[in-house]
Amino acid sequence: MEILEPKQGTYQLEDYSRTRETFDWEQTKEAFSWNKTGNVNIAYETIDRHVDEGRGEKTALYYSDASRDEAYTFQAMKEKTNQAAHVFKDLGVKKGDPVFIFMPRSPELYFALLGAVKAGAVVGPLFEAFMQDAVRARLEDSEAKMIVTTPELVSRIPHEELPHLETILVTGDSSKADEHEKYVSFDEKMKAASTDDSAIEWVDLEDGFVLHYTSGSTGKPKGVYHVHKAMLQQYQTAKWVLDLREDDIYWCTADPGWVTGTSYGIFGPWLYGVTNVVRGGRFSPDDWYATLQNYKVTVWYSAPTAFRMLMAAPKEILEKYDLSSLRHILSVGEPLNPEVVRWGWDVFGLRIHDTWWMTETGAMLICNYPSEPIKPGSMGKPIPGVDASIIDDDGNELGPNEMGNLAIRAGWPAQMRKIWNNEPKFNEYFAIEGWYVSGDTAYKDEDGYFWFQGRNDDVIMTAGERVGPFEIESKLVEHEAIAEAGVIGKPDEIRGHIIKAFVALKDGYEPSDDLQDNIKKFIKSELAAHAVPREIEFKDKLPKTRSGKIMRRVLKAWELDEPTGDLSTMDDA
Ligand code: 6R9
Repeated sequence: MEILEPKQGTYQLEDYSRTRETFDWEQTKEAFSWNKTGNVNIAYETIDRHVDEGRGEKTALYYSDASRDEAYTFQAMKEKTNQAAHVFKDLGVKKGDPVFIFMPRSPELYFALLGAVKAGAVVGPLFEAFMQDAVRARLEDSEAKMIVTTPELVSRIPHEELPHLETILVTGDSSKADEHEKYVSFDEKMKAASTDDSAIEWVDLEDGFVLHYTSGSTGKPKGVYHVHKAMLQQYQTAKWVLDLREDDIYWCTADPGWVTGTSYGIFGPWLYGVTNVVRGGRFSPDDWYATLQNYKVTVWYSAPTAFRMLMAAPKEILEKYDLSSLRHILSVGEPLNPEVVRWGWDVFGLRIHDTWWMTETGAMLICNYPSEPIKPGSMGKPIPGVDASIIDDDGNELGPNEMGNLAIRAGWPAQMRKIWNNEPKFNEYFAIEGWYVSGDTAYKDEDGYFWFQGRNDDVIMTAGERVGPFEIESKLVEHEAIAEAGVIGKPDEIRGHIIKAFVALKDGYEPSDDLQDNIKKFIKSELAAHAVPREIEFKDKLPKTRSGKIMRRVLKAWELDEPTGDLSTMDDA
């Protein structure tokens, strides 16, 4: 299976090559009401515009989990998000203020998130799995004044240590709200709020709407800031790459704590006006297949880890379900193994379309399209309106099949506009004149297809999540028994990578299985479940540079039984 040819059919992007030649982002503006009215707000375009254009009674959201099963029309979403916008404004939110959303998926998450954007806030969505330290780091860095959360999660917000944090909106009944003066009942406020649209803040295309914290290889998590103008690219890729049509039932499996869960779990599909499925609760093959079947999902956007877990499940599970509604499948987050593409072809009779992009890029950049041949293992080709290339460290463009830095010509619509409070970090990405350098290594073949080779920093992609080793190491060394810690990603069939920690113990402590379990529990309760090292190896000493940096590449080489390379900077080599 070298090339999978497109199926016969009509597609939203009919002629990739011609569109690349003729397309201009100006053309996309026509999709939006601000093009006529001058009033800009991405949340308005996402929800209200569809009501204005006569689609108010169409289902916008199907939400379900183990205990809820609900549907909301665009009209209902408009009212709920207007109410939420009033709640934020009444509590003093001003244009540009960061407002955090820290809750599991639920309809209220979507009301709050879009309501905050309507009110002009810059929304910082947080994974529900975050524990106190992870929450603290993000609230501290952003100096956020407000956060919305649930009664279950509120205790993980150390508000005594966060002087900027003034208001904590808690969902559910008002009992929690009585516990502290900073606590306010979100539900009570919502009930009392008007559904009129007077709380919508009109903004500039260059004003911020979302702040996604993401991990780097060193230092603390960084706040990637995106502006309302990103809607151009979110809309256009929802059309070209998700290939959405008016009657589609679309399911993006990502949580809004990850950029995929906002750009393509909220904005892309709703800017396009399709029906969006959100399924709460935990992953299981039965649950996911049932979701596809019961909602008659037509377009499905997920990640290699999930596909690999479905692939590993017994065949009998799949055979119980009728998945004939599916028309189009896409993947993001990690390399999509050809083996998974083959599996998709066998069991769904469909090609899985890989897409490449990053938190920093705001929207898809390199993709496979329904009307184009797919080379399994390749991320595809740049979207029309965007130029991608492979460059060396001096900015010279490399030829076909030469490996180098995957770089994008700077200036695409959804590009991040800053790293919150960290201009030097932001500038690092653009250090080579005219280019955004992604941190990924890749090559481009003679047909213009891009092939991912790896990350050139130590960031770990595990089960589709991007984890910074530094954050975990920092937490590990807070454990009473641990002197030093180094964390790497170890290749894993299902998860892409698993987190492996090497630790050196303090005097008086001995390696044991109990201690391993204890360390895992410590990380789980202090940082996040997805940050727990699946493997922990005890070492007498860790390899370090003379300046004291743990040499993760040496740990990696040990783990993979590969040459350690240049050890000249290693202490005690
Ligand atoms: C959207 C998202 C970005 C990093 C990126 C790269 C990896 C994403 C990929 C892929 C191979 C793909 N990545 N898509 N690697 N093939 N199709 O994932 O954002 O969480 O910021 O991660 O993910 O290494 O640099 P984010």
